[in-house]
Amino acid sequence: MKVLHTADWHVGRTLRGRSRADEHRAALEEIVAIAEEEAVDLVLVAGDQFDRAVPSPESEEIVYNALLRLASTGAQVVVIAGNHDHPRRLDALGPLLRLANITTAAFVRAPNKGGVMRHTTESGETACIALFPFQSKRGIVKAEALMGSDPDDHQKEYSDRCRRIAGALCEEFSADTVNLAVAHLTVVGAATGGGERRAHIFDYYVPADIFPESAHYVALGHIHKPQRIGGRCPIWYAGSPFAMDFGETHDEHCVLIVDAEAGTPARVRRAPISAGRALRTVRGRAHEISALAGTTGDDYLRVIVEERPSPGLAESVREMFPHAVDVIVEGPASDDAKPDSVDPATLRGDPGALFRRYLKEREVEDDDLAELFDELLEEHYAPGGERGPLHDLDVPADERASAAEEAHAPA
Ligand SMILES: [Mn+2]
Repeated sequence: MKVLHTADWHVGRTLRGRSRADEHRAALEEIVAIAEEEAVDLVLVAGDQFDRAVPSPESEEIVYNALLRLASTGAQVVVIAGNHDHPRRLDALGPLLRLANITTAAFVRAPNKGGVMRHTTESGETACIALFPFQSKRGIVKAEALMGSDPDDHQKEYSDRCRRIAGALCEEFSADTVNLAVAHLTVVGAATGGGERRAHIFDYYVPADIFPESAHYVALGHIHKPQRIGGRCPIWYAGSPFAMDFGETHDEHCVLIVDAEAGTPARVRRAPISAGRALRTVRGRAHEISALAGTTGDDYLRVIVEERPSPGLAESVREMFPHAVDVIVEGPASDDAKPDSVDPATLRGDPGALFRRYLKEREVEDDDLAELFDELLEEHYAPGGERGPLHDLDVPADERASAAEEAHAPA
């Protein structure tokens, strides 16, 4: 039996407001082509199809079209909910999707209530598939327990409970079936590649040995870097189809093609995905960066400029690199001398003069910048402006400090 494993599509994900819908369409089309070419019997989609719980109609069109196209290759499609998907929404669509040979699992359920599915291929092989959609810690550890005890205990309770769930589901595995599990969670030992928010990486995890030796293959979602996890059976993350954010340092994106048969661990190979734009970080002095102009194709860039800030610097970088998503002016790499911390007692007098002193300390010579500061200050603090008259600032710093203390003193 041949299985295609994919995960973490995150359709609807944007990059600083830029739509990635076309990249998603292209990447998912590539996955459909791989499914077709490999003539897979089964497609496992291991969660986070959507980037958000309330997807846009465009995102829904992309995801459901991809699922239907995958099913139209003749494969049975299996989809579980990830932490980004709305489980009740997926559950509601379950009966409709089932009409198109797409099985959904939105909630962890008992083996005989939808927690385990069986699928028999044309050649007569039967897969037994344990379905383990995302379980939040909140769904497992009771609220009152969270209020009281030690976070380590919660982690243990989470992982113990996941072990019992995996155990109960995998109990259904038998000697003559191809035994598969699909899960959306963090397994200890996975290299994150920066894909998911840290809280989820470090707060919720299970040891790899919750999956028994009787499993021929475990298809995971949640971590965006494709990788095998050491365990009692082949356990893999498929990773995301293309880079979702700059935190993801790996540049390999793929789906996994799994050859599985009853009684033996599956063989796994990667089928690369080329669609989707790369996310690259470019760093250097202004002249080094400008030398790269025109060489970065359509990669999305994070440009870190190692120069002292000056007006128009970021804008000129953006002009040079139309695909620059972030421009960060960081100061010269050698400039590690930090200005001395300011003594609050000296913070009095004209803010314009203080700002000029600050510029001088930072060795920024720019009269336009100082004038811009004056204008903004005037706008902000003018009588009738947001903050009221400027003379409020003329109170000496020590008096202001004691006034603030009084204001915070207990009544
Ligand atoms: Mn996830």
